[in-house]
Amino acid sequence: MALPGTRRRTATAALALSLLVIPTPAAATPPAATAPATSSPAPALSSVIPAPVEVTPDARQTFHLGPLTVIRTQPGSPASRQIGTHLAGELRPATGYPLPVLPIAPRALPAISLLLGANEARLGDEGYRLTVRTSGITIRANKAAGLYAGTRTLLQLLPVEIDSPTVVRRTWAVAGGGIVDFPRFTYRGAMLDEARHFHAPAEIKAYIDEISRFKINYLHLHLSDDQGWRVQIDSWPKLTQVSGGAGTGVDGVGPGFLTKAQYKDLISYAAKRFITIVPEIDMPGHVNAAQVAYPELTCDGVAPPPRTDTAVGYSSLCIGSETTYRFVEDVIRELAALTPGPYLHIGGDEARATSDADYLAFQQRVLPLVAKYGKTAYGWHDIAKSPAAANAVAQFWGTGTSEPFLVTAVAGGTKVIMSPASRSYLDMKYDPSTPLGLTWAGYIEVQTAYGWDPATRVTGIGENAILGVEAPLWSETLRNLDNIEFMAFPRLPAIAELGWSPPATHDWQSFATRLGAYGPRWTLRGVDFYRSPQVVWS
Ligand code: TNX
Repeated sequence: MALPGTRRRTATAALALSLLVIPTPAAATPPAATAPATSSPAPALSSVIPAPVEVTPDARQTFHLGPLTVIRTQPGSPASRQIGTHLAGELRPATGYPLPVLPIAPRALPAISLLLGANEARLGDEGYRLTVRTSGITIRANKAAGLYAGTRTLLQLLPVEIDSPTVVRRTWAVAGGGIVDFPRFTYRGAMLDEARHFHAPAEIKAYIDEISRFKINYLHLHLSDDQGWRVQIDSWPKLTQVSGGAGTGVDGVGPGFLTKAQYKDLISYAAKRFITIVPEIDMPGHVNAAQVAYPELTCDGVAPPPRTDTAVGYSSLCIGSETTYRFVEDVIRELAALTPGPYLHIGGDEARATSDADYLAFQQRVLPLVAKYGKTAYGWHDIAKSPAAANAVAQFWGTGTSEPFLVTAVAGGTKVIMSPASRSYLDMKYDPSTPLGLTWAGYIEVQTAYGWDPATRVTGIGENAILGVEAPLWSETLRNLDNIEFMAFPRLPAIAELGWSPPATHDWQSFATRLGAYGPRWTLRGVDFYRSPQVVWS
């Protein structure tokens, strides 16, 4: 698909950008406002993914987005203005309309209003109330994140051609009625593995754009593993000089790393889409790339050979060495300083080359280091074996439905993010014919990805212990953005719906129908999605 910034700006959109003044009816008619050539019905309010909490259609009302429509933002709110500007940028290419963004709505002009101060407790920080009348559309929220979520819904209420990169002449109807919506869980994540094959900033941004449409609010980046180290650390520069360079990654064809400037730019790009980035440095296992760069991180001081295969569980930091803790603290300190979000992920999975006693000794020292630098420790659920994980977040990645040590940790305060590998792992093949992906956790067709409940998946770990869900995408077999898109879509929206929508809305037939209608949007945006035979695609 097209990467952000590479999309050609149409002449009409350029004209629209130069028209950012209050238009008078005569002056505002842009070239695209000639007679519409098509007019298919507006999508139903109930077609949205993830399914909203309450939907109340009103057949007497229909809004038409037109050449005179303005986007009205909350006076005095830079956040509302930014969301309005973002929305206008998304609506201009297909409509060709100027869509000026203004803190007031000139009387008699139809408006999409983005207003704060909803004063509705149940909407929380991310909820919104969207009302569509013939006279205008209003999205109200308590916080900016809710306004943004409302705009994600609005995009899906416009006809699919709204995702065309060039002007489409048609009417832009939005079905009348109301939506009240807020998330079930506060954490709705996606994970991208930067280590096995590096994915460049433009690809990460393209993925952010797509996941944010489904109200995903965290992006976890797996930044180090046996095959590569992918983020600049000033105090240990060889990590990226040696293990981020040519020949690294699976089959030696996944080189690259994020400079701190690129990483900060990604953080702000994500923040404009209300996504928080969670950095992960995997340890004490999955550290071969670090040890190639710094042999003093092994117990015998001998550098291991670089690895470009996909084996797991063979490397370990030297648990008894003080150099290990100097390294770990430096990395945590530098990453914490870069990170505005609350979480720092310290891996902790598949430490098969670390003895149980060493694993506990390591976590006893490292978990408190994350807190020392002001962050909440987050790790694969193996970390919950440590008593020091009481204030940590554990990411369940098992394939089963029972994990007694995790239940014990939860009783002590540990919170859980659900990523059951046999349901939410986007790198598993859909079926035996899928050209990409792995199979160790089973085949995951769309219905399998959708068909579970985070609060009943693991015995003894219920709704109150769960912060949310995350869909990991490991990249052993994924080299480029098309590969990422093919594995993520349409399963990512399934996980997003499990994280956002109330259990009462959970219904496979409804979800499959909504996905089928969504397909043309991906096609228009150039997203290479998997046309699952379980779905009837429009
Ligand atoms: C297991 S799940 C891993 C990763 C692999 C992945 C491939 C987990 C915490 N670790 O090292 O990339 O399987 O699916």
